[in-house]
Amino acid sequence: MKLSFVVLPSQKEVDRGQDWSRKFSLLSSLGYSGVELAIGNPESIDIDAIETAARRCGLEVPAIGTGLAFIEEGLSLSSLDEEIREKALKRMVDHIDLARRLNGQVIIGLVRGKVDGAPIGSRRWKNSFDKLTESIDRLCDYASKSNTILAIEPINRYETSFLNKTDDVLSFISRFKYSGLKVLLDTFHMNIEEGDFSTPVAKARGLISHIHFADSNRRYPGEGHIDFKRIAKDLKDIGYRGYISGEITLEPGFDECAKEFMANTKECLKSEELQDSAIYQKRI
Ligand code: LER
Ligand code: MN
Repeated sequence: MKLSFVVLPSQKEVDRGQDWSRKFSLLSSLGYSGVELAIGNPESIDIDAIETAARRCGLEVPAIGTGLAFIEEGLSLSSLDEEIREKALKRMVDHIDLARRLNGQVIIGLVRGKVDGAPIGSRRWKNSFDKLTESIDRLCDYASKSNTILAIEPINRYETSFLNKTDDVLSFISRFKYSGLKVLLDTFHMNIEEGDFSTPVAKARGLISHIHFADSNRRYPGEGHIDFKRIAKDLKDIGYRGYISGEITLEPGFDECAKEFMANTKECLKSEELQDSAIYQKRI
């Protein structure tokens, strides 16, 4: 398992004095293998510069987060307003093109939208869910042309109206033919929605393309009450070989959080390896 950390490489960040290229160098020096990019609109950023900086730092780009398109612009794949939904689809097509270029996957998280004031199962909720299904169908069609992975993330009920649990996502993706439609598990959301961590990991075996690690309070592992050593063991048991990415609250700051995330996550993975070799020694 390799580690990555989320960076928002936007001009806004640079304007705020947050230089993303410096963050790339820092991640590399801390031992990260990848950088996960959170991007609202691929057209608003300098992709050449990002590609060059990532290559220079020896970082892969395992995944691209797309939630900013919903947070900042209200673009939603489940919108009943066709103009908004078409814009969201066009944006996701741009993200798929970007992911193909950077050899990463596209995350389908908050961009699936939220139905305010309509309870789950209500007519408006159902209509929106149908729109979401139609949107994913179209995106699968487009992504399959370049074999780009689309990773659907179960997100807790307070942030989105659809696909809150791992079971929801597994049954949803089983409705599509595209084998590149996968699952992204985020420990923060699992802590809210799941009865335990081991069962969803086991059920999603073979379908997990990416993982977000964040503690129960969305801080780096060790700051809350999630048992990451246990999760590391569960992931190892199912043969997960993808990335574990830090998507956490950046308090007190990016540098310290990236450092602590690396140290604490590595410790969880290491203790799992030690445990494993102890079992091995017992066997021989
Ligand atoms: C997106 O990956 C996510 O986990 C959401 O909670 C957005 O903050
Ligand atoms: Mn997440």
